Amino acid sequence: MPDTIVALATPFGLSAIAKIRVSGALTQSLIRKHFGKENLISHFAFLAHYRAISGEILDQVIVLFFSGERSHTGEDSMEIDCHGNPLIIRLIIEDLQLSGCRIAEPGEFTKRAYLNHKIDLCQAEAVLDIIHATNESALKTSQKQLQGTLSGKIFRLSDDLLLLLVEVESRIDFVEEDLEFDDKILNKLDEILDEIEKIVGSHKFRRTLFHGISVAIVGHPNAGKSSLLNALLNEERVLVSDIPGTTRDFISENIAIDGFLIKIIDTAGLRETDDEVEQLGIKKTIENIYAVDLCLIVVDQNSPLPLEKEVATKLQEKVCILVFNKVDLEKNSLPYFLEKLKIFPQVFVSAKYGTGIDILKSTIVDEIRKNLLMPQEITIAINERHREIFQTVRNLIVSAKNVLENQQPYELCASDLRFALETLGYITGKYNNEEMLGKIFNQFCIGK
Ligand SMILES: Nc1nc2c(ncn2[C@@H]2O[C@H](COP(=O)(O)OP(=O)(O)OP(=O)(O)O)[C@@H](O)[C@H]2O)c(=O)[nH]1
Ligand SMILES: [Mg+2]
Repeated sequence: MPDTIVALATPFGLSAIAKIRVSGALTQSLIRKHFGKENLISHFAFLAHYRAISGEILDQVIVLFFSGERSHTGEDSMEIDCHGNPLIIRLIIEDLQLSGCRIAEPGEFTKRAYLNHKIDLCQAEAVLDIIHATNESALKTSQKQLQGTLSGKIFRLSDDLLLLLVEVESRIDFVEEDLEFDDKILNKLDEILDEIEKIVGSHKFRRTLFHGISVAIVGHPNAGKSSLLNALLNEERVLVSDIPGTTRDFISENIAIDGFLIKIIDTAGLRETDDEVEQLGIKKTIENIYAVDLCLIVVDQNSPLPLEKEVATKLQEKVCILVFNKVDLEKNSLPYFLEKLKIFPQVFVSAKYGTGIDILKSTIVDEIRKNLLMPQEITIAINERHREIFQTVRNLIVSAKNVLENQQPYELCASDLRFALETLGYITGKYNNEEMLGKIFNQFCIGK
């Protein structure tokens, strides 16, 4: 029997009420000992005095008891609502420790719910997402995951894989090839691969869903990137000068455009330079290009310069808007590498005089709606752990297909399918290992 754990479930500090959670085998005896209460009914609250081991009354509290069969953790547990005074909280928790409880580790209540089969692992992760969701869409998606949307998909995929495995295994002892049979299996494997692609594709929406949208302003020194940030913010937030290489460290600010909270990052201008500090800034700029959701590529249309090939190629893979700045000045022709970026929407502005900024804002919103928002029909947004596991499963299925296509022994195909099935089980936590559980539950707070 695991030991009985205790933790404060509400933030520590002055508050109207604080909730202390207890879970484990000692729960009922603790209730008898500290509240003098017998005949407990699950899910019913009672008013009581907390009597410490010393006999002293520490507080008047409300106690809610949950019996193991119907509790969140799958063990007898209780919640003690005391007055929200840190001193009272500390005295009660210390007293419960003297009575045999141990302070819970982060996420230990949820971990016990998982270990006692009350929820699976992706539902436990959904609990974490619910706590961290900062917008309604993120909250809804996490709630659906807690209700089992992702688990359901995995159960269906596992069932399909198991059926295929049984069929393939039944062919192992046949000496002759059966091409019709192979085709049937290959078709089903393709269907499974399609479904996995769809699920893996949902990962790209996760970042914007949970962390909001980030936009980097990139381009050559003096193109007017900092001026553009100021124009978007409508304030003189960053230094602007005609000396190339003015911005060295990246500067970020949040702005709301059309209800979207967007983090805008001004970066150091991209060019060859011997200046070490500027080089560091440029390295950061390139990292930012990788990390953000959308790039505004600023080009001084009066003196357009080519971007380095590597950067231009990287940008071509992203969602970008080409911003031609300094429309108040004369226009000159674009160098070759910038021509290639003309696949992106183009906006003409004068950052200095504020011309075209509204059009730029609406283009930003259009691109967000088109490329970055989760479509309605997608109801999941898998996390990095799920994505890695799905990718392994996908590789195993591709390998199983290759075996059939090259008419290699059915044993090899069966072995890939068996491994794929087992690997899927790591998502729901049918299979687990301590390292994986540690990584997941350590992200929780104590008391959850
Ligand atoms: N005429 C004109 N000048 C502009 C415009 N936008 C920026 N400038 C000028 O261009 C120069 C460079 O502007 P910055 O905003 O500092 O350029 P930057 O891209 O941030 O430059 P670095 O930080 O050095 O990479 C300044 O002298 C600005 O006043 C514009 O729309 N029209
Ligand atoms: Mg600048």
